[in-house]
Amino acid sequence: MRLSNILQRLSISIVTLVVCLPLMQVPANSAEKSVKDIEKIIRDRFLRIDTNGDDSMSPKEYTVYRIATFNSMDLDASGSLALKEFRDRGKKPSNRRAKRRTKTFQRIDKNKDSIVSQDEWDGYANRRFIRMDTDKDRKVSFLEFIAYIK
Ligand SMILES: [Ca+2]
Ligand SMILES: [Ca+2]
Ligand SMILES: [Ca+2]
Repeated sequence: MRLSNILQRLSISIVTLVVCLPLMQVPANSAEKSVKDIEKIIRDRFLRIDTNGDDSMSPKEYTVYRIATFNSMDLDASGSLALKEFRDRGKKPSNRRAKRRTKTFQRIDKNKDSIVSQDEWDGYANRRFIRMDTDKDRKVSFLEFIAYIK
């Protein structure tokens, strides 16, 4: 193809782009918007774990997150979590969320002493990591994360 042809084609696609851009900026309808919002929330959650931003959670990044999450819930720094600490996370949750968290707490509390120990928490978090890593490459990609959450 001659250079002039390429340039011509290029300018056509630029014109197309310029014409179409304002159309693309039309606000999405509310359903589309909420999907985008949800995706952003999931992306933000992912990026809190994927601290080097390489689009993948390494076991090391996940361990840092696992420990930080535990410590942020352990308000009295006792080294274990009471139901109230796990359920409320410093502020009163909605009834639905409180119920869900109570169920999760009971699932994590393997020995049923109404306390989530560091070991129980680590076991739960590590099982989650393994379940999220569907292609078993010992990393959790954003797609694996989104598929797990949805
Ligand atoms: Ca990473
Ligand atoms: Ca326990
Ligand atoms: Ca993976």
